[in-house]
Amino acid sequence: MNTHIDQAKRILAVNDRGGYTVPTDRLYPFQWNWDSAFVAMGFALYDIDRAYRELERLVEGQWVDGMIPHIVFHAPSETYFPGPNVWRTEQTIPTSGITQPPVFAIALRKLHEAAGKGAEERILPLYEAALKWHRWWYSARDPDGTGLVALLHPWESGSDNSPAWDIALARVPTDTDTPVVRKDTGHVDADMRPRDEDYRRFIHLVDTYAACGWEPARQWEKASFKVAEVQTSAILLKAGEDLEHLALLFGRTEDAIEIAAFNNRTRKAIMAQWRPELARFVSRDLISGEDVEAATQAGFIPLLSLDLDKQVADALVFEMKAWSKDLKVAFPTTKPGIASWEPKRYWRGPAWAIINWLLIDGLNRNGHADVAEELRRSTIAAIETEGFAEYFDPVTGEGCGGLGFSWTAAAYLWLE
Ligand code: 9WN
Repeated sequence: MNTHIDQAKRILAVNDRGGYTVPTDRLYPFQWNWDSAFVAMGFALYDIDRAYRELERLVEGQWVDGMIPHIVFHAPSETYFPGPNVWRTEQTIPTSGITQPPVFAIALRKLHEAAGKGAEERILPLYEAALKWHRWWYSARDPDGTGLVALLHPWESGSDNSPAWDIALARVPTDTDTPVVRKDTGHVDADMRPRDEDYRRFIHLVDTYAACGWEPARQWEKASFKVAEVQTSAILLKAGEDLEHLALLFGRTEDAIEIAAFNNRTRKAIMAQWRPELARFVSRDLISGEDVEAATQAGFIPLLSLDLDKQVADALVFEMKAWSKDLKVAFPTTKPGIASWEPKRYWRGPAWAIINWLLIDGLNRNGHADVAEELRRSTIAAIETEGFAEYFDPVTGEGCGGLGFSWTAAAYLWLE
């Protein structure tokens, strides 16, 4: 009997707030979008009903235009900033006004496979919600039809203070209409969190979009941060493949044709972001028109959704190995040793179990099962040694951030 499996399940039970799972107590007291998709996949291994419930509760927050927000504020809490009064989205169920990586449909396919035949009734409304969300991504976040979807806020990436945003975010003013009253640094060491200056810019963007009434076209016009992003686009493509698979399974031929067209466009667009000289894929800053060359994990995530030529996959893996050399826990979210590398500061270096999960799937897809297995073992070992921490210092292996963290528990269950 593996007691870590029991512990992982216990964490998911403790973080249950009534059919949805908070990422961790106090630090993140609401339902987060991509956290819930990972958590649902964890539940699918032993409690399919609860797995569906997780996604159903997330979809309660879906907007009429199709967006699934990054936070659904099901119940009030004073332990997090910014709360609903800062977002001012005026939704029936209070939500934030931005979104997060679309892992949802990846989870949906996994749930359907775990549920087996005859589960269509429950999955169909979730399938419809996913399709609406994918349409939203392409209309609201790729109005020019490039195939890459853009983020208007670093929080939408899920990698909030990644060095990938340093240049683009520096253009965002630090003044805010809303007072910035951080709560996170009361729960976790400030040295492990984004800086105050980052928060002022994050909130400046929230103020700007609230003033646009959260209307996508107006936001697109006013945005001082706009990045066509390769990690999100790669996740959207994998989710799109899974959605297309479900559409065909449910006899939704027209949907399948529509989704396949989205997928083809995105597949070509991501491939065009390959930079052999960097051995990575890059995002594009839509304000400057320049490549985002910062060395972060995002550049490897296309492994997840592309069937790459051997030469390209080998080059990516060679680079990944170089970054992981001498580390206790792979995979670092920033290239070790470069100026922006901070092994304990959130998305500026640490290893995250859910990023590893995506990379493991991508490595397996692209014929590197041995490297995938190494990463899987390293992730499991980190968790078994340090517990279900939010993330890990790749140099020392130390578990950092919030403890008893839901998606780390889900990743453990999935990868174990
Ligand atoms: C802002 C919940 C979320 C994750 C993100 C992670 C962090 C929030 C914050 O926590 O972001 O969305 O306040 O720091 O960066 O990936 O979904 O776990």
